[in-house]
Amino acid sequence: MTKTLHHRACHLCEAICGLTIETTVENDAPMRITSIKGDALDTFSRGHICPKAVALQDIQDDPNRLRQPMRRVGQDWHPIGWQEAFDLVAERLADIQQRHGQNAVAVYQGNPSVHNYGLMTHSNYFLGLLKTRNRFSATSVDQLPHHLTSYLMYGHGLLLPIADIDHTDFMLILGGNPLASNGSIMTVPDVEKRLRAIQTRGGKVVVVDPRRSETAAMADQHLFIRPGGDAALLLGVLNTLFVEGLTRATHLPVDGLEEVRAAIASLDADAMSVRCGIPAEQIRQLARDFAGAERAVCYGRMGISTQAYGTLCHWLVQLINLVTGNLDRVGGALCTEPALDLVASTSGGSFNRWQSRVSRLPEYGGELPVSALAEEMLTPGEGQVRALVTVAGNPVLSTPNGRRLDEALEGLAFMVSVDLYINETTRHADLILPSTSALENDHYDTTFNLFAVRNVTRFNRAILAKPEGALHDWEIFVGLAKAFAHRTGRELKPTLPPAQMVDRGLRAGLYGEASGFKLSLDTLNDYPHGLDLGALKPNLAPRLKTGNQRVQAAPEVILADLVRFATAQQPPADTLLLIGRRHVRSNNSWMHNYHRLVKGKPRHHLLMNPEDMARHGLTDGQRVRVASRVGGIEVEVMGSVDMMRGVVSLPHGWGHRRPGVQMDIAREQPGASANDLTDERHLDAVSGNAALNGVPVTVTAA
Ligand SMILES: Nc1nc2c(c(=O)[nH]1)N[C@H]1C(S)=C(S)[C@@H](COP(=O)(O)OP(=O)(O)OC[C@H]3O[C@@H](n4cnc5c(=O)[nH]c(N)nc54)[C@H](O)[C@@H]3O)O[C@H]1N2
Ligand SMILES: Nc1nc2c(c(=O)[nH]1)N[C@H]1C(S)=C(S)[C@@H](COP(=O)(O)OP(=O)(O)OC[C@H]3O[C@@H](n4cnc5c(=O)[nH]c(N)nc54)[C@H](O)[C@@H]3O)O[C@H]1N2
Ligand code: SF4
Ligand SMILES: [Mo]
Repeated sequence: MTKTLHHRACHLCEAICGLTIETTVENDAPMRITSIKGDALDTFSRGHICPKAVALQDIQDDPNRLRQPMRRVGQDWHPIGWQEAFDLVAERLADIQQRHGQNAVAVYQGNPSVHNYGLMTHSNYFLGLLKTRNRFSATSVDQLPHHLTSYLMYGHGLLLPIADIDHTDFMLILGGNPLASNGSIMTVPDVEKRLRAIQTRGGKVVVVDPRRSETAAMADQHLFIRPGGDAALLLGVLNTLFVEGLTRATHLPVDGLEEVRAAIASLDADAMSVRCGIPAEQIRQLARDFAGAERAVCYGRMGISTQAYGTLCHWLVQLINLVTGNLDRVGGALCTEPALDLVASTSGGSFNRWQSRVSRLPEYGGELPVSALAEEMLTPGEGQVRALVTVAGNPVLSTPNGRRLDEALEGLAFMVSVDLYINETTRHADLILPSTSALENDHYDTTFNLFAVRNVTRFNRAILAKPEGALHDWEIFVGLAKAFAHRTGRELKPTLPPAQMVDRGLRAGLYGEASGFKLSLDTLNDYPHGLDLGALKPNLAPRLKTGNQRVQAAPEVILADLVRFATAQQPPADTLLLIGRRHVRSNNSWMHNYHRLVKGKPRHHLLMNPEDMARHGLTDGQRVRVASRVGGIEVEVMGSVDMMRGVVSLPHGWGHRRPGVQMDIAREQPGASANDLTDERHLDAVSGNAALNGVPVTVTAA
């Protein structure tokens, strides 16, 4: 029996924790994983791990995980060869595009697309050939306002200032729950320890959330806020900073600050208090505390992105950091300098070059908001979507009004999914093309090193051999590209395997051949526990990509949204508003098929304040019907004093009991899909991002 220890990062979520994985080989049996632990020697994660990491083994061994291409005939699935599959995709998509135009084929790319390096490097090798304007992704049910704000203010959608959590004295968190999510657009393994360190050095953590979340519970101060009220709170804070002279000079070149000051002059703490339910004096005090801290940072995430004023919120977050002198400052918000820098190697972004056909939602970065996907399929006329390619995504469970999309997929002429499972979405596909699993793959994180709270880098070799006949994600896209180019007579530029691309990028990058580090793939092999390239430091001024290399504080489209904000009709005060929540044992929709993660206390309940429950005559554990404009679900309700009155919370990604889903453990789980309630018309009007939070609902006994 031979035991071997391997070191690699987990890339299931954004925290990229270092793991130590033990494998065992016995006699002639194939190599097995015998333990997965946190790697104490990892320079970044320092031994941190969460329960999902051990599921890497469960994913590996899951009998439901597909291991060869599958073709659906009626309700039955049959294995099919790779080349036959590629040719079939090429033939069907080429035919549909020839008859109905290029936009008749839509694309949806899900969350693992940015967690898996082969998808990062190669999905566009094929998808780009389709030349369709109907491209969608999980970005527009997630962080789109972050990108749009950075694009408009700093000239590049990926120039995202990261909270310098390790050096700040005051961290204001709105709509993020890093203790459950492990951090987001802030790659921060071991976030709890880092937050506690702020408190130990005499600093403060303040959380704004309609639920007393795990993070709120450990904070020095928690402010309950009515869902969607954050723009009001942030406006009240910014106004106070101006009015009370609490601003501090910045070294950054800035245009438009006077315009901002004028535009928000009437939006003072008193006026804003009415909109967010937080007393005016508390809003003012928050501004004073923030400005009074030597080093402070305002950080906002999902709860303020996926709501009706997502872009306004993220713009205000930037401005609060800027006018208090905390943007591009140690202990404030800083941009990373990664070894492979997507800011340097990609164009800054694009906005509103075209609009969706039916609802005229704006393009960003070549994509349209996914809230428009179903209507583009269901609305007849020129340009109607008739075929779909999904990549590592489950939009039936993850996008607003998922039921409508579920139905729309039934009507497609052709659908192909690059995915590991037959799930709620891929059950509609004609073909599923499954890739190797995470541990059979090399990995270099091009995405999350960009958002990390330190400059870090590492390269992970695959731990398990690639099974015979299996293909990596990137190889699937090369196969599809070749078949499609052949079919359509298009020219295809040669490509390199991802590892070689990464090697080239590293050599040419900031720490490459021209630097003292001389990074390449080879040198990274010497750092199995990762390589720390230093703390974040001020660098924004020379990296600005705006036309005049100055920060644009007052983008026109955002200022215009202030008018929508000021004149918006509020739902009546007694309306129940739905928000989401995450749990550390879950990951969006796809990790419910592993016994170790779903066992124990159920986590799919609707949470409701006990006073609201009493008012509605409901008791703990009772089945209730939750309904919104678009639909209804049944689920159990639980009382929780952590919920703000008038707000109910339901995690997304559940509701697996649907015909044809082949995930045996997930199917046994109770629970319903939160996105059968969320509304495809409820949007952040500037970006078109879905407003998944703050959805008006009714709750009645089932
Ligand atoms: N109501 C509500 N809705 C939400 C959210 C919310 O907070 N509330 N959150 C939103 C957010 S932030 C996100 S990111 C989205 C996520 O939305 P999606 O990306 O659409 O959904 P996931 O559940 O992440 O699905 C991932 C899919 O990728 C497959 N997969 C996993 N690994 C691989 C791989 O290596 N290769 C391939 N080819 N496939 C793989 C899985 O089988 C699964 O089908 O959901 C959004 N939806
Ligand atoms: N365990 C686990 N980890 C994950 C994921 C997962 O599904 N499970 N998903 C990963 C993904 S794809 C992402 S994008 C990240 C997300 O990372 P986070 O943004 O940290 O995740 P959430 O837990 O959704 O936190 C959102 C918080 O916003 C609050 N909220 C809702 N509406 C409002 C509002 O109107 N205003 C304010 N101020 N707060 C509001 C919610 O109560 C919740 O506490 O997590 C990632 N990590
Ligand atoms: S927090 Fe958990 S899921 Fe995320 S990278 Fe670390 S071990 Fe993996
Ligand atoms: Mo996400």
